[in-house]
Amino acid sequence: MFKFFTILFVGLVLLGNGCAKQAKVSEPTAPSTAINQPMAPVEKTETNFLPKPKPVIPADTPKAPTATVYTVKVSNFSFSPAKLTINKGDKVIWQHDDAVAHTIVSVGNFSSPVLSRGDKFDFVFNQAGEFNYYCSIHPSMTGKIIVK
Ligand SMILES: [Cu+2]
Repeated sequence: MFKFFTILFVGLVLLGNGCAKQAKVSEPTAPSTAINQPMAPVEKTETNFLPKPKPVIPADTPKAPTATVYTVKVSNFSFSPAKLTINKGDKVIWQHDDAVAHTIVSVGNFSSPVLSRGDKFDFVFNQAGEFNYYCSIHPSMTGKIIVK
């Protein structure tokens, strides 16, 4: 009985090494010294049968469309650019840079407080359309935002 198990064990060891060699030969990147290595115990060669870990590729997660931020300069009694075309969801920041105070008013849509140099006012346009605005202190100052 003991003999039988011994033969079985030797057979398994030989089988294991045979497969291990095959696996190594099929690997073109394996160093040539690997083939010349002395017969390794079965426990060690078993790692050769493990599937190689696949590189983790991050799934393509759909990104929300990124909103663009536009800046309109308020200086020299004018808005620059006076006419701006943007997409729905974009944000416009009016950057006040003038010696005189101004406001940004679009009747029924938005209205800034009185701004002085260094102040900012922003509005996110979530509706398509044309938005005319002006300075309530100097009504000749006008601008337009076109939202597509
Ligand atoms: Cu003004």
